[in-house]
Order: sequence, then structure tokens, then C-alpha cells
Amino acid sequence: MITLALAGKPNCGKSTFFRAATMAHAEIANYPFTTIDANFGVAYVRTECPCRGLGLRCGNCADGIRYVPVNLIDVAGLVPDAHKGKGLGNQFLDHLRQADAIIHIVDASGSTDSEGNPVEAGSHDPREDIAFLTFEMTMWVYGILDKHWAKLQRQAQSRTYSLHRGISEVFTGLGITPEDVQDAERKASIDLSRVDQDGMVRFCAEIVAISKPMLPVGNRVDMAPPALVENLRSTGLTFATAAGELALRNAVSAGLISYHPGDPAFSIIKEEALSPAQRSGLQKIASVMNANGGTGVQQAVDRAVYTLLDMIVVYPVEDEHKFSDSQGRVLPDAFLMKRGSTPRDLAFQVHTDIGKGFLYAVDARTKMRVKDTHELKNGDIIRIVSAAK
Ligand SMILES: Nc1nc2c(ncn2[C@@H]2O[C@H](COP(=O)(O)OP(=O)(O)O)[C@@H](O)[C@H]2O)c(=O)[nH]1
Ligand SMILES: [Mg+2]
Repeated sequence: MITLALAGKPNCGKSTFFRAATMAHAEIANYPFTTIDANFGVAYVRTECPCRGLGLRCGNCADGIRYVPVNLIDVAGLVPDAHKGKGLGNQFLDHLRQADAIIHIVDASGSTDSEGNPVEAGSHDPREDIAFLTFEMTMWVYGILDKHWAKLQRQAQSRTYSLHRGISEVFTGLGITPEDVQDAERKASIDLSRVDQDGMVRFCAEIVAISKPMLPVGNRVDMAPPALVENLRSTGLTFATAAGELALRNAVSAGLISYHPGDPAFSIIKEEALSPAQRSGLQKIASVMNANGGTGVQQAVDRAVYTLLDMIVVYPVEDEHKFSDSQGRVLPDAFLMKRGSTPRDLAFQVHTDIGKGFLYAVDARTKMRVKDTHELKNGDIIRIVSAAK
């Protein structure tokens, strides 16, 4: 399963975002280091379920909207110089190791300083925070490489030794291949066999960009001064109100509103059941959603998976006529896969044995066999035929 991590300095709303996205418990309070351990939960990527288009009801979607699970980690706050171990730093950088992509929460309202302490709204420039996480991660990677550098150089004396492979092995935990190392070397315009410190830092920045794509999210947009929002808009930031999303999910649980995470708006079910405070709270959220196309929480998770990680949703079935598994459950599974994946890749994702015994695949919509090299498309429904059962 894909893993996303929420990172950023303390107090920008990571735990609120985590709770909203997972509806699981996490400490929420207005001071640094409330979250001592990383919190692990399950969030969901939104997609349109194919069942409606087929004239079926699958029972796995809500009004035709399907939510596909991904792991979400709430990483405790990072402060400047975390890579030197400041403020529980390295421990948290270590948690980021497990993530396929990072949702970088910044406080778009500018009401927390660079260390995460509360300050007056608009007095801190959130753009500084966007650069800071990349820098900390780059220096963290640099620290790891530096520790191994002398040994790598010694080994590189041997003609049979590949420095690219050696470096990729140092970063095994980051999923870096020798090709990635070559790629980063080229992008940093350096030669790894004779590189100075500056070049090495540039190289590490490329390693970070390759292994940990990052989506900056400007949270607390509901309390952000309008001028600040305008400045930030040009950076392509995804704006969010995590607190707003959390309130909406609670209102859904209480039966007050109808809302599917990711909707651009909600509707009130029973106007007369709302207290004046609830009504005005919802009105405020509605106007923020109106300005931003939603609360931004679901949009951030979706962008991280679909845009940053370039994934699609594919539905494996066992019966291509009923679009079901062998027990008649319609569209029982939805798998996230890297764009460019083939039916064989899907077979392996279903089960290693199914993959090993892969014979051929059928497109359930057309009932036609598809080529082994066929590139799966978002929304494909595929029957795998395998020697393994
Ligand atoms: N106004 C507003 N406050 C928020 C929002 N998200 C979080 N907060 C508040 O910001 C403070 C810090 O939130 P928390 O989630 O604990 O931040 P963390 O340290 O990054 O995990 C809390 O008081 C939250 O209620 C938001 O979207 N809007
Ligand atoms: Mg927290």
C-alpha cells in the first residue's frame, strides 16, 4: 500500500489534517511537540467508481464515489536544524524514510514562526517554510552520504566497483537505484568521482527530489490574511482548512450535513437542528470552500497520489461478465498502480503466486484479451487468468 507522510514544522495543523483525513485519534493542541510519536493511520484517495457507468451497484462506494486506502503517517514537527538532531530531528527524518511522498503542511496564515511558536497572523512568511523542509531533508541525506564517503572512495579505487551502485546501496531505505544516482548526478551537473561539497549538496537535493516528492499544502487558509493568500497562490500551493474538514466530518457523523470528502461544497440536511454557533461555523467553512474549491484535505491526498506519484486505479475481477469476484461481489477491489503498469504487474499486485502463474488478461468492458505489454488505464477493469488459483 502507498504511504504518505505529513511533515512540516510544529503547529501548522499536521495532526488536525491527519485526524480529518483518517478520523483517527491524534493529540491536537496549540503548542509544539504535542505529537511525540508518529501516528499511523489510513486515509483515502477519491475516485469515481465504475459501477454506475456499468449500470451496477457495487456496495463499495458512496453515491458512486470510491475511496481507495493509503497509509498516512503524522510525523511530529520538524524545526530548523533538525538534520543536526535539533528538536527530536533525526528521529522524524527517519520516519519520512517510509513514505512514498510527503504532504508538506505549512501554515498559510503566517501565524507560527519558523520554530512553530504562535505569532500574530501574517507576521511570518510561509514561503520560507516551503524551502526549509527540502533543505533539512537534503542535509539529512548529505549527512548519511558523508558518513560513507571515505569508504566509498576507497572502494572506488577498484576497477570493478560501481560508485553508482555503492551510493544506491547507502540509500537502500530510500528506494534509490543506481540509475537514480546517475540521474541525480546529471541533474546536479557534477562528476561523482571528483565532486566538491557544494556539488555534493546539490546532488543530495536531487536524490531527495527523486525519492521523496513533496506536495506543499497551505493550511489554516481560513484565518490567512487575503494579501498573504494572493502571494502564495502564485506558488501553486494547495490551500486547505484541516480544521474545517474535521468539522465537516464530525457534522456528517452527527447527521447534520451531507458531504463526501473532496466535494467542493456540502449541504445542510436539517437546518432547524443546527445551533446558532454550528450554523455560523458551517457558514464560515462554506465561504472558505467556495474560494478554494473545497476544504483542500482530500484534494491534497488525491494530488499526492495522482499527480506526484502518477498513479491510476485499476479493478481486478474474476468474472468479466458480472464484473465480480468468484463470490459475486461486484468490483470488490480497487488497486492503486503506477501509470505504465501492465496486466502482469496487476497480477503480481493481487498475489505473488497469481503473478508467477500469469497467463493472460481480459478487459472486462470489451471482453477482449489484452496484450501483456498493454498499458493499464485509470478505471480499467481486468480479469487476470493465471495458472495459480
Ligand atoms: N483556524 C485553523 N486552525 C487550525 C487549522 N488546522 C489546525 N488548526 C489549529 O492549529 C493548532 C495546531 O494544530 P495541530 O494539528 O496540533 O498542529 P501540528 O503540531 O502540526 O500537528 C491547533 O490549535 C489547531 O486547532 C485550520 O485549518 N484552521
Ligand atoms: Mg501534531
